[in-house]
Amino acid sequence: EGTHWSYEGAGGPGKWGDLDATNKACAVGLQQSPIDIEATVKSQLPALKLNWGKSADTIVNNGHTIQLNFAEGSTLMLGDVKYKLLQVHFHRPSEHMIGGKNFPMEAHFVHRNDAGGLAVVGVLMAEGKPNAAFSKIVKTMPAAEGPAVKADAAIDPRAMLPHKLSYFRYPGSLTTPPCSEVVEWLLLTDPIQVAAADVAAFAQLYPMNARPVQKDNRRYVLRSI
Ligand code: SG4
Ligand code: ZN
Repeated sequence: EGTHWSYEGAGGPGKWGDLDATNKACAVGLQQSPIDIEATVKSQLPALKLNWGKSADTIVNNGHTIQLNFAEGSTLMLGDVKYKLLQVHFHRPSEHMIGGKNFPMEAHFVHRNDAGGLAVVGVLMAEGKPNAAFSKIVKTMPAAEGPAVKADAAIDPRAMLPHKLSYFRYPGSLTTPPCSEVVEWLLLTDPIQVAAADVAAFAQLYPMNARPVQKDNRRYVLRSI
């Protein structure tokens, strides 16, 4: 390994599969993420039961994004499978597309079950009214890559959810190396609104940290009724 992965240039998405032997899925995987969501199949999916606590533990600029880590205790029940909320991080622009269209940003709430499977709740972010939690994140995010620091206790992750928890579901991967195909993607159909100024502030640090959309390879995208 010489070159580290990035979103542009020599370590960019087209090269991820060659940068390290553990990254093969990035190049040859058939269930990669993100995707452009076009045709969907309306299905009786379980309701998303998000039992999140009201604050994050730490905040970090990890060189690829801004991420908030959570302490034990926040969970997602997907049917009868229990997942723990680990962290939320952000992409600009959105990684998923809806009918060929990007959103200004996308938040990923990463959850893991006891078997090591991941469920990522994706929230599309449109520009509009300010979101108090996201504004706090932008005000307190470390400008340079570095260690995690204590997060502002007023950052409530629940405030970054739309009212309606309808969602798209499809089997996919991590959107960064090693692109492991272990993710149940749960992309909420309704975006949240955030201030354009907050998107612009995030863009000062990360102007572009979205992987391009991948082939769906005939995967079905289910849409909750
Ligand atoms: C971001 O780079 C996160 O900071 C990573 O989290 C995350 O990797 C990666 O995105 C991929 O996650 O929801 N976009 S994604 O598919 O969660 C993992 C850490 O590096 C393994 C902890
Ligand atoms: Zn992500």
